[in-house]
Amino acid sequence: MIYVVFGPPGSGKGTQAELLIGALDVPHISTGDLLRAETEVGTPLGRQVASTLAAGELVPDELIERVLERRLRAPDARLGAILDGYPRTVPQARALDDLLASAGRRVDAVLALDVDERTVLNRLLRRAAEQRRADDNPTSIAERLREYRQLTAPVLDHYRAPGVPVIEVDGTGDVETVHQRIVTALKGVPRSS
Ligand code: B4P
Repeated sequence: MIYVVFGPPGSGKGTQAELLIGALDVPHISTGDLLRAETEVGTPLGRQVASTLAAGELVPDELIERVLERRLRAPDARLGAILDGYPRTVPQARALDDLLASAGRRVDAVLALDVDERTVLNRLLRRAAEQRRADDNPTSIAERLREYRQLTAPVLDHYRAPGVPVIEVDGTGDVETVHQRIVTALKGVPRSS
């Protein structure tokens, strides 16, 4: 099963995807984490994307598509994955469809976390105070929200149109409350394998 966890920055995608590993028994693949790992190690790719990440901009589609493809081909993703932060544009969604179709697979469900902008802003500013992520500052957060509205939100219609289940879950409230809402909502999703 391929699940996409979808939502604006700070909506809890990474937080909830991590909690779902046990329930769904497939790995959590976060493109943000993959990119940050490259920058921390200082690989050529990491050096190439460091300033883009810090500015809160999206890295180029072709580049992230290669990163995702390599990760999805790893043995632990053979039975599926929880994708977090990918796809973030309609071209990325098309590339994912093609990649999965070449292996007889598809996106089985999209889990869309619904959180208002004031709440995500507060969460990201709180994280900025606790951790030191280069993109958790007011300027980069504003850019991430702008890109979400303009480039990422249309991805939901890309999936709704052909009938992929898009499950909208209220992402406000504490982490465990949101997790329980998701677990309940996923019970209605047919399993393909
Ligand atoms: P991501 O790593 O995906 O960053 P994010 O959108 O902020 O989400 P994240 O998963 O970290 O945070 P979460 O909402 O769980 O992307 C970072 C950057 O990488 C992008 O800006 C872009 O540059 C690049 N990138 C990644 N994928 C890309 C792609 N496909 N194409 C192009 N570029 C790409 O949590 C946020 C905070 O809220 C945390 O502190 C958490 O503890 C807290 N929180 C979560 N749930 C909560 C709750 N219920 N209550 C209170 N706090 C909560």
